[in-house]
This record gives sequence, structure tokens and C-alpha cells, in this order.
Amino acid sequence: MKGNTVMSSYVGPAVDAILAEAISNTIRFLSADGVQKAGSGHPGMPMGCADIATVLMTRILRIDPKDTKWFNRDRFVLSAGHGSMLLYSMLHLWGILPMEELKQFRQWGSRTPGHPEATEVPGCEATSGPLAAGFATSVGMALAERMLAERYNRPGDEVIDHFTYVIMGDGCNMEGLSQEAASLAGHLKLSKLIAIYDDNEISIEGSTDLAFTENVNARYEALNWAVQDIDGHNRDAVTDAILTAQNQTDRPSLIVAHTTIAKGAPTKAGTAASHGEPLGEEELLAAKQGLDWPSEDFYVPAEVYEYFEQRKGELIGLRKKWNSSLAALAKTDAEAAGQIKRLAARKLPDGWEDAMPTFEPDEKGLATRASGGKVMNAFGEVIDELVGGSADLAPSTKTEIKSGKWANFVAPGSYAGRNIHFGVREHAMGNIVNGLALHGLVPFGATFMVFHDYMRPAVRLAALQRCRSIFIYTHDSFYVGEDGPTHQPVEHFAALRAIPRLHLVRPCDANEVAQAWRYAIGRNNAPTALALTRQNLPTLDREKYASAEGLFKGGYILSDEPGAEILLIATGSEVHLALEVAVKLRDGGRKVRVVSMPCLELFGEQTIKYRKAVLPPSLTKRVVIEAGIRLGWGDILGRKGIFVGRDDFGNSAPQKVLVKHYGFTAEAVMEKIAKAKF
Ligand SMILES: Cc1ncc(C[n+]2csc(CCOP(=O)(O)OP(=O)(O)O)c2C)c(N)n1
Ligand SMILES: [Mg+2]
Repeated sequence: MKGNTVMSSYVGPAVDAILAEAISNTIRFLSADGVQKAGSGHPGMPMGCADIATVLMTRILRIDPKDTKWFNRDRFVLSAGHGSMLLYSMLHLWGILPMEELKQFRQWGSRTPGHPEATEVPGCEATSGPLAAGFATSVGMALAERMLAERYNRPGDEVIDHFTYVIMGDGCNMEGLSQEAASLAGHLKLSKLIAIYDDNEISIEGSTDLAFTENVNARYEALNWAVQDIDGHNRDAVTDAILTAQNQTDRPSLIVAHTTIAKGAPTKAGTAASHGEPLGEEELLAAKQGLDWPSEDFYVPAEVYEYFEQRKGELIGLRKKWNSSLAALAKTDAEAAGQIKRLAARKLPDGWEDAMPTFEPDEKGLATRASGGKVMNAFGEVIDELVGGSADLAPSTKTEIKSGKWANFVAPGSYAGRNIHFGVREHAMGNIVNGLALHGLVPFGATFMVFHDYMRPAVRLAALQRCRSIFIYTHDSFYVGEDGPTHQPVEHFAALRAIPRLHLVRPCDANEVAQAWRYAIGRNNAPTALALTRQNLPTLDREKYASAEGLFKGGYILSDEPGAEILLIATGSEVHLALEVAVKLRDGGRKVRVVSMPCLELFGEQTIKYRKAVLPPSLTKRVVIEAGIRLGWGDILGRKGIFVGRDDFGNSAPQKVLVKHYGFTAEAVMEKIAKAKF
């Protein structure tokens, strides 16, 4: 079954024109009132998009207001996140957000934050605000829908079948990210993705003519999108355009909706003055008068509430029909139905951890990118929802799932695989991974560590919205060698550790890699980044050294002896250097403890008792070894500790030469210790 042949267009019953106008004005003025009361916010966008929102709410979106997490709901993402009051007004009319919340817009403890936050606002699908991020995330959601549809739909029981709608503004289209994301969506023919472009020709500094004169329509057409131009205030035109878009079978759709920012405001409509500050009492009152609207704040006509009560009934009816389809599928294909229920509940398959491989001790060992590939494949055998890919580096990052179910690449119009060619589009990849995660999959995205910079905003958003996104960063240090400083990360560990909630895990050998993957997959409320090497690393003998399961505490004692007086702490590839140094120190009669610290942030979350047991405060002779900058190690180093790292960019030269020049040899570290004032 080809994924893009399954289509079910949907347009709900028409609404009386006078009522529709009242709904538009309700949304328009609830939004403007919310901003006015808060004393800050963005009234222009919601006022300009109120007619589009009315169509979406009355005729298009299939959601269940009583169960905002219904698995097959249409996804609606507000990429122009500054227009958050538009979303909140909609959520209020659906009965999801109480009026009190609209009155508390942007206030402490409210569920109406300045920009939409998926974790804080019921019914909000994605955190948005950084322009174009919501759009790129919606590409991930649309892709997830197709992937799941091809896996689990059976003729007659098409239980995965929804559209993904996104409203984007001029700012989203100016951002390079939208280009990356649209390019991939067009390539993949994600025909159930429908973007509505709020083309109001205004952004903060004034007319878009100041900086944005490209032909957006032609650009999207070139990217294999179906493009329509409409008057965004003509609700019939909006409805027709969406219906046309729903019936596209081989391309995503861009509906270029020409709108007037702050429509209805007598002097500020069509101007940048309405973009990001309250209209002002006088202008707001005049706008209400001009549209024959009561001056009362937060006014909702009784007929509008009544209409939505009835509309909710229709939507719940659609939901019930879906429940019956799922029940029917359970009879014909219990496994498929079971998987859908499991995904909807965000539960991993029973016993998944048993799939974790273990690795025998091996002096030559293998690169952690290579063991990473093996471990990922092993977990892939039992976790169907483990999906992802690389930004055109899979042969290097070793991130292809080669066996098990669905072990091929998704392709345009054919989505039954689990591997994704993201192309050289790191930023879009990050957001698409988040979109896949928000849809219930367990996704990964891979590239070289140094190119984390190209996708950093998406990693931050993964953490902010608590996505179980797994970011794989290989070639994690200057050990990449000849490619030189452009490809040698130095500040990246520190940069990743700086992102709240994100955990950076840098395993030291194949068994720590296995535990790192187990940790990342099991971590269902935040993203994890894995730092993996290009170069081979020995696989430690865990009879001789402590179990790699210690990774679950972030850091653990790998090798110890009674009365240890020197503490060596290292991550990833440098753990082996620490062990070498330990041998030399012991040969010289010193007593040494070696700590493997694969995840500094996780270690920081352990009890004081545990942390003191691993790093006793009295043990001040400390050496930290990590092939990166010192930033972040201060607490552990204390006043006396020595840091063996790399605080400047690298150089282009063979690895062996760099190791010598940078002092990453046991001899060099011994020398530093000898000179230390401990
Ligand atoms: C990545 C990013 N850069 C800058 C901003 C700040 N910002 C918020 S809205 C905006 C202008 C957006 O213009 P447009 O999308 O046309 O919105 P409109 O003025 O039409 O509401 C800017 C620059 C942002 N939110 N995200
Ligand atoms: Mg604009």
C-alpha cells in the first residue's frame, strides 16, 4: 500500500455566515483583549488570522476537546508562535482552556504563556516562538502520520489518518529553517501537510519589502509543493483552498493567505505598530465599534458558546467512530491495534531492555560510533518505533537500522521504513526528530558533533518541550585528525551540557554505549545526546573494572584501591588514557582511583551521599581528562585540580601528531601531575 494513496478529506458542515463572522470577531477580540490586559503580546497576528482560525475550528480540525491527546487527531501547529493568543482563544472556544486563563495571559502560573508551550498548555501540539521551528516540527508530525499509516492501516480500517496543519508567518518564511524543512517535505511528498502562510507583508521593522522580496510561491513550487493564493479573510475561499489541499496526493500544500495584520483596528491595521504591543484602550474600543462589537472585555456571544457545544458533539462523534475502527482493527489485526494503543500510551514494549547487547573485553575494541550502530540495531529489533537517520552521514555515524521490521529507508510516497535520509539539513532534522517524538515515536537524528551548532535551536526546543529525542553526535573530538579545526569539536560538550534537561552522555566503551542507549530510550521526558568517537576504543574487561551500569548514575568508580590519594576523572575516549596514567602512577607507588563520568549532568542529580562516595571532598588531588574545553568542570576540579583538555581550536594533522602536541599521552599527563602542587 502506498502511503500517499490513503486520503480522507474532511470538511464539516457549513456555518451560517453571520455566526461565522461572530466567531471570527470573538477570536479577534479575545486575542486583542488578552494582550491588552497583559500589557504585552502580539495582537496583530491573531486579529489578522481570526478568519482562518474560524474556518479551521468550524469546518476543518478533527480533534477531541475532551481528550486532547487522541492519537488520530489532526495536528495543528502555530509556527508564528508570537500569535499565541490566537491558539488560546481557539482552545477556550473548544472548552479546553477556561476564560480565567485568557485573562491571565503571560502571567505567572497561567496556562497561557507568552508563546505556545506544549508542556504547559493543554491542546498545544508543539512549543513554538523561534520562527519556523513549529513549521519544521510539523513536518516531523506529518511524516510520523505517514509512517504509522503504512505500518498499521488495513483496507477499511484506516486508523491512522489525519492532517497536519500549520500557520506560518513572513518571519517563518524568512528563516532558512523553513527552506530546509519545506525542501524535505516536498521531496517526501508529504501531501497531508497543509501550511497556511499568513502573508500580511508586515514584520517587526515594517513592510516585508524592506528585506524580503523573493517570490515565495515560486520557491515552494520549486520545492514540489502545491501552492494556492487566497484572500485570507474570505472564509469560503479558505475552506475551498483547504479542501483542495486535502485532495492533493503527491505534494504538501502551501496556502498563501493574503491578510491584513490587526484587521479591524482603525489606525493600526496593516501596520507594524500592531505586531508586538497592545493596541491601546482607545484603538481597541474603536476597533470593536467599527465591527459593531460590544465594548465589554473578553466578550463571547451566547450563540458562539452554543455553537461550539454542538460542534463538540460532532467532533466527539467522529472520535467515537474512530474508536470503532480501532476495535475492528483489533479483530482483524490484533498486533497492529495493540501497537497503536501502546504508542498512544507512550509505553515501550515489555521487556525491551533485555535486547541490550553486551560486549566481550577486547584490547583493540571498536569506535563507539560502531558499537553505537550495533546497539541501536539491537534495540531496533524489539522497538518498532525507534526511527531516524542522519544528515547525510549515516555511513560515518553508523546510524542505519539494518535488520528487524521496517528496516528500510522511507522514500517519497512510500513510508513503511524506519530509516530517514534527512539530507544535509541538520536544523530541520532536529525539529523533525522533535515532531516524530511529539507524535509518539522514539526518534534519533545523527551528525558530526561539530555540526551540533547547525541544529542547536532544535535541541534546545527538544529539552524545553520534553521530547524523547535522541541526538547522536559522532566524531566527538580533535581525534578526528586530518579534517582539521572546522571538524574538531572543542566547546561542544560544554555547550550541550549548558542546555537544561538535556543530558550529554559520552560513553567510554561498547558496554557503556549499550547502557547509554538504554538510558536514552528509557528517558521519556527529556532528550539525550550521545557523544561517540570516530576512533577505536578498547572494550574494558568488566570483571576487572566496575559494571558499565554505573552509567545510570552519571559517573562511577571504575577502578580503585584502598587509600586512593589521586583521583582521575575522565569521559569517553579519555577514560582509557586515565587508566593508562593510573597504571604508571601505581607503578610509582601512588594509590589511584579512576572515575568514568559519562554524564556530568546525571551525576549532578545523584544524592550528596553518592557523589561524596565517588568524589570524596577530602580527595583534592584531582585530574580531569576530557578532549574539550574546561568550562563546566570547575566544581569537580576544585582549587587544586588539574585539567587535561583542549581550550583552543584544533589543527589539521594526523591524530597521533595531535595527541602528542596536545598532551594527551600518559607521559604528558604524568608530567603535569609531577609538576602539580598536590
Ligand atoms: C528565530 C526568531 N527570530 C526572531 C524572532 C523575533 N520575532 C518575533 S515575531 C518577528 C517578526 C515576524 O514577522 P511575521 O512572521 O511576519 O509576523 P507578523 O508581524 O506578521 O505577526 C520576529 C523577528 C523570533 N521569534 N524567532
Ligand atoms: Mg507578517
